[in-house]
Formats: sequence, structure tokens, C-alpha cells
Amino acid sequence: MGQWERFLGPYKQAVDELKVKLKGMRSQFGINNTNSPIEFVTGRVKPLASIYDKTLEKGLPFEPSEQLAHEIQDIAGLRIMCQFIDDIFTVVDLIRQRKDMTIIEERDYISHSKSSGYRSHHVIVQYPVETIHGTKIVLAEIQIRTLAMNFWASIEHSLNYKYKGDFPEEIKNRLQRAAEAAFQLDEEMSQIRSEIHEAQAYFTELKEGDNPK
Ligand code: 0O2
Repeated sequence: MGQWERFLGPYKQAVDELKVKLKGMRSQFGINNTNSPIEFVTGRVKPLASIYDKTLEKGLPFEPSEQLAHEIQDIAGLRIMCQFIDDIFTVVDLIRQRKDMTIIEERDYISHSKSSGYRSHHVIVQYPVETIHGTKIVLAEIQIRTLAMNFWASIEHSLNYKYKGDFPEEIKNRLQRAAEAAFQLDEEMSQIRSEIHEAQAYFTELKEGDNPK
């Protein structure tokens, strides 16, 4: 087995396990007939090409090492999408209460958006993975954002590929304006949140009535 494969193994396991656990939180809300603060969850291990780019950016040697594991905190990356801004903080509290992971750092890009317009709440957790060689504690980055923030970030991310981070001024301005519009949408939706929840509960009941078990 290659040294990278060996190094990334525990990260892959962490992503797989965390996806199950975070999706489990979503289902538990369903069972209790409570609106889930989690809409959907995704996860990935950072591709080697992106790890390579990050080592260049940070001036690190491109080799599996403790230093790399310490400096690149999103080798294991999870993303939790929420309907409403308040849900983000509910999810962070749920993560904070868990005994199987420990938050060691938080970045609030919601109150303080990045200059690109990017908004999201990031938490870095320490997560123990059980391996045949014993327990290995890995870092994982969990990005928690609304659907609107996610829409913006994925569009901006694809444009980044085209422009390699060097956006023409006009596109940069448009993206910043789009980020603000997405944020306004989130704020509007928050204000009619109780109406939306009532309607969603009504549709769930209707659907369950259609499919008697
Ligand atoms: P990818 O392809 O998503 O993996 P770092 O550079 O990670 O050491 P930083 O910037 O303080 O330090 O980390 P931060 O801010 O916690 O988060 C970095 C990750 O957040 C990025 O990972 C993106 O996923 C996301 N992100 C941050 N800023 C932006 C932005 O302006 N636009 C978009 N679309 N995403 C952003 P990677 O490795 O850059 O990319």
C-alpha cells in the first residue's frame, strides 16, 4: 500500500463514520416529528491534487507527515446544509454536546463574511478513529451553511476553476452582490420560518397519509 493511501486511510474512515453520524442526527429529528435543522450532509477526503496545492500555498513539504496532518485541517471535510440561519447554531450546539468528537476551533464566516462574499460556519473537530494499529485521532473540518450559502459557494467554487482565483473586477463585484442577495434571502426566509414549518409539517402528514405502513 502506498504511503499516501496509508496516511489517508483514517481520514476516509472518519469521513464515512461522520457522514453516518450526522445523517443519523437528521433521521432522529424525523422520528420525533420535529423539523430537522439538517437538510443534507456531504463529505469527502481532500483529493491529493488539492493537498498538493495547499502544501505549495503553506510552504510545506508534500509528504504524509504529522506536520501536514496538523496544518491542513480539512483533509477530512464534511458539509451540513440547513434551511435557516438559526439551524446552523442549533447544529453547532448539537456537535458541541457530543462525546465522540471535540471541537478545537471555530470560524464564524457568517457574522464576518470573507472578502469574496463567502459565508459559512466552520468547526474543526478532533475525531478518534479505531484502526488495527490502535486509536488514531484525526482532524476534520465541518462546514455548516444554509442552502443559499451553499448555492453561492458552489457556483463561486466552479468559477474559481475557470479564473484560478483571479476574478475580473466585474465578476468579483457581481459575486459579492450575489452573496449579499443570498444572505437577504436567508434573512427573509427566517422571518417567515414558522409559516414554512407549519406548511412542511402539513405536507409530511399528507405524505404519510398517502403511504400507510
Ligand atoms: P475545497 O476545494 O473546498 O477543499 P486554509 O487555507 O484551509 O488553511 P482557511 O482559509 O483559514 O485556511 O480555512 P477556512 O477558511 O476554514 O476554509 C477553507 C475552506 O473553506 C475552503 O477549502 C473552502 O471549502 C471554503 N472556503 C473558504 N473561502 C471560500 C470562498 O471564498 N469561496 C468558496 N467557494 N469556498 C470558500 P479549500 O481547500 O480552499 O477548497
